[in-house]
Amino acid sequence: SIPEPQREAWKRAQAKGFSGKDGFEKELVRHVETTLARSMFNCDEKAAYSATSLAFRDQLILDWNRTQQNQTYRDSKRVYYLSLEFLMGRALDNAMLNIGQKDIAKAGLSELGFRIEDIIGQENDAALGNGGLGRLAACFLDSLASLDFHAWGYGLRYRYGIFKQEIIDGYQVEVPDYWLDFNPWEFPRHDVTVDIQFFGNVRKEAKEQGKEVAIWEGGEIVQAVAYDVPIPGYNTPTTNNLRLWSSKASGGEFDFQKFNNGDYESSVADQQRAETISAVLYPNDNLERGKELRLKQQYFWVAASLHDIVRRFKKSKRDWKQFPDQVAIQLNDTHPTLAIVELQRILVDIEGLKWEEAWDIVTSTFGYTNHTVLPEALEKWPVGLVQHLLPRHLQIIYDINLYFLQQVEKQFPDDRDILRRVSIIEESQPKMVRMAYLAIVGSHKVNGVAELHSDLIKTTIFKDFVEIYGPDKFTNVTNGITPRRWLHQANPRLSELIASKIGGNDFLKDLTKLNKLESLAEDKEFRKEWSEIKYANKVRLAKLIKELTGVTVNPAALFDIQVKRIHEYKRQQLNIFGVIHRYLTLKAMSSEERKKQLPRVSVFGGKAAPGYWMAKQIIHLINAVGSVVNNDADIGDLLKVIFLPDYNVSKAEIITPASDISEHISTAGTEASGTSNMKFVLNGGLIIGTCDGANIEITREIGDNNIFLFGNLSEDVEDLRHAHNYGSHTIDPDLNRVFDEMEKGTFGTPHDFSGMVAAVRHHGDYYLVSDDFHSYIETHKLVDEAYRNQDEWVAKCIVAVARMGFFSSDRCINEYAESIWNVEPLAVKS
Ligand code: GLS
Repeated sequence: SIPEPQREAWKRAQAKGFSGKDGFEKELVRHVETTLARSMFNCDEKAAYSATSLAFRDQLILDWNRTQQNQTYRDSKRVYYLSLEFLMGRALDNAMLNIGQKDIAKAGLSELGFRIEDIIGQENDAALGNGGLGRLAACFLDSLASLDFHAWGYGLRYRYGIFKQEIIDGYQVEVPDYWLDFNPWEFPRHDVTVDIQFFGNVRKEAKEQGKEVAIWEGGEIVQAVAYDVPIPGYNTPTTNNLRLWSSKASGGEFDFQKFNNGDYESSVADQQRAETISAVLYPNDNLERGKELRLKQQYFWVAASLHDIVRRFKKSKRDWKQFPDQVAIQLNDTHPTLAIVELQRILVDIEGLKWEEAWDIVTSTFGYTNHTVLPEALEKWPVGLVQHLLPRHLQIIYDINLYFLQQVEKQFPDDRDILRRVSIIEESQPKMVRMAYLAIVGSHKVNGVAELHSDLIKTTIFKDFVEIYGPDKFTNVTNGITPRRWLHQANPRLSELIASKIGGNDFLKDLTKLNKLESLAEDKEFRKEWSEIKYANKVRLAKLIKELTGVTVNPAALFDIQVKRIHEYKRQQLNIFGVIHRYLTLKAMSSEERKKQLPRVSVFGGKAAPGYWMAKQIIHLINAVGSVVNNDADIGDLLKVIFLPDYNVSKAEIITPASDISEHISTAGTEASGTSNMKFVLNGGLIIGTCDGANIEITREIGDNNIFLFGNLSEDVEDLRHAHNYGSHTIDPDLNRVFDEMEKGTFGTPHDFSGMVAAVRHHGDYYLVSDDFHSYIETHKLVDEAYRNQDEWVAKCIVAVARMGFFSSDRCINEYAESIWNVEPLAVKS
C-alpha cells in the first residue's frame, strides 16, 4: 500500500463519482468520447448504453472499494455462496435503481437525445444459469448486499451462457449466446490467478514419527483467472463481489516452440483445451449427465474458490480452529460438493492438520441446500472418472466414507443393509460416487427450499440420514425473491402506486409492510388505479408478443401464463391439452353461445434441454396448436395460443406484471419450491396450481380463496402410479377426446404427437396428467367465472399482494444467516 506521507496527495486525487444530472451527462459524454472513441456524430444506442453503464460502473466501484476495505478491516465472518449458476439478467437498470439514480439517468439521457428504455434494452442478459436454481442465487446476492452481509458469490464465467432459443417451423432451435461481446460489468483481475491441477498420481511420503503425507503430482495445470462483478445493495453503500473464474492455459498464450517449428495447429491446442473448461454452461435443469467436462468445471471452480477463501483466511494469521468462525460456505445444490473434499485435502495434505481436526473444521464450515427430489437430477459420478481426473480426491472420499460407515455401524450394529444404502460409494456397475450423500456427511446443515420439499427429503431420499444424524441437521428455508427486481424494477408503476398509498418505499426493504395495502382492497378508486396499471402492463406484453410472434392479442382478454423450463414434471402438456379442450369446446358452440365466452390468451415460454426429446415435442405441440387456433375465424379473439421464444430474465420482467393468472401445475411432490409463483402473485396476478412446492405456503399466507388449487396431493402420488402400472388406467374422457383430435392430425400430420399421447395412454402416465385433468378443467371454469367479476377479482389480487411479505429473499437470507451461517449484518462505515 501507499506509504503514509503520500496518502494526503492520494486522497486529494481520489475519484469522487458524479452527482446530479449534469455530472452524469459529463461522465457519459466523457466515456463516449474517450473510452469508446466516438462523438456526438456516431453515438448510437449501443454506444450510449455502453457509456451509461461505464458511468454507473464507476459509481458502483467506488462503493465496492469502500465495502471491500471495510470488510477486510473488520475481518468478520464472511459467507461464500458457491453456485454453478447465477442467472443475473441485466445489470444497468438494477444498478441505477439500487443506488437511487435512475431519475437522474433518465433526465440526462433524454437531454442527450435518448430514451432510457431503449438504452436499457441494449444490454445482453447475463444468462449464466438454467432456471429457478440460478435465479435464486441471483436474488440471494441482491439480498445479501441489500441487508449489509459480508458475502461473496463464486461461480464460473461461461463464455456462452444458456443458449438462445429460436422457434423455426414450430421447433426449438438452439443458437449460441454471445453475451460477452461487450460486458462493462466485469473487472478482469489478471493478477488474481490460481493454478488448478488435474490427473496425475498420488505418492505417499514418510514423515517424522511414522506419519505419512500424500503428494499429488504430475498431470496437467490449468489457470483460473478471476473476473469480479460488483453487486450493489439497494439503498446502502454495501456493494458485494461476485467472483467468476475463467480458464486459461497455464504458462502463456500458446506454445512458441511449436509455433516456431511450424506446428501451428498444435501450438494453440493446449490453450483451446484449457479454455474449454469455462466455455459453456450445461443446459440441463433438473437433470444430470455424467460428462467429464462437467466434472472438470466443478473441480476447477471449487478449487479456485477455496484457494481464494483460504488465502484470505491465512492473511489474518488465525489458528485453523477459527476457520469456521470466519468462513461459512453454502453449497447451492451438489454441484460444488467437491469443495468439501478439497478443503479436507488442503488442511491435511498441505497444512499438515490431523484428519479428525481437519474434518471438524470442514463439517462446521459447509451447509448444503438440496433443490430437487427428482432421481434423474441427483448427481453421481463414476468412481473411475473421479479416480482418473482427481486421484487424491478419490482417496479422500473413500476415507471420509470409511469413517462415516464405521460410525453408522457402531450406531446400528444389527442393520447391515443401512451401510449399503447410505454409503457414499454406490456398489453398482460401474461404482458411483453419490454427491448428495457426500454433501450431507460433509455439512453441518442440510436444507430444502419449501416446507413440503424439506419434509419430503427427510422422509424419502435422505430418510436414513435423519436416523443417523437426528432431525436437527435437516431444516427448511423456504425460497424467496428480491422485491427490488421483481416489483420495483419490473413493475415501476405498481411499485409507485403502492409507495404512494402506504407511506413510501420502505416495503422494498421490509416486504411485510405490504400488509398495509389490505385495507385498500375495497377502495374503489384504488382498485381502478390498480386495474389501469395491470392493463398497461398487458398492453406492454401484447406489444412484445406482436414483435416476437407476429400475433395480435387483445389486452382485455384474460392473460393465462406459464413460463418456466419445459419439463414433463412441470406439466406444460397438461396446460396445452387443456387449451385444446377449450378450443374443441368453443368450436362445438353456436355462435350465439360463443359470444358469451370470456376471451383468453394462453402464453407459454421456456427452454427445453437440447437433449430432452419429450420437452421439445411439447414445444412443438404448443406451436402447432397456436397456428391452428390463432388462424381460426370461428374463434377470433376468444382464444389465442402464444409461444414466446427465448424466455429469459429480461423477458420475465415484462411478462410477470402482465399476467391475470399463471400456471404452477407440477405433479404434486415434484417441484421443490418454484419461485415464479411468488413473482406472479407479487405483481398482482392470481395463480392456478397444485398443492406442491411453495404453492402450499403461498396459499397459507394469502388465503385459499385467493388461489385456484386443483389436483391430487403428493401423499397419493405413489399409490396412483402403482395403480397405473399394476391396475387399469382409465383415461379421462375429455382428455381422450383431445388425444383423438391430435391423432387425427388436427394439429399437424396424424400421429405427429403419438409419443406424448402414448406417455399418458400406454406408458403409465407417470406425471398423472389424466388423473388431474378433470379437476384442472373444472378449476379453469372457476377462473373464468371469477374473472367476470372484476371488482372481486381485483380485490383478491390486492389482498394477495398485501400478504406476500413472507416471500422476500431478504427474509430467506436472514433465516440462512441465523440458523445456518451464524453471521450478522455489518453496514459499511463512512
Ligand atoms: C430447482 C427446483 O426445480 C425449483 O423448484 C426451485 O424453486 C429452484 C430453487 O430452489 O431449484 N432445482 C433445480 O434443479 N432447478 C430448479 O429450478
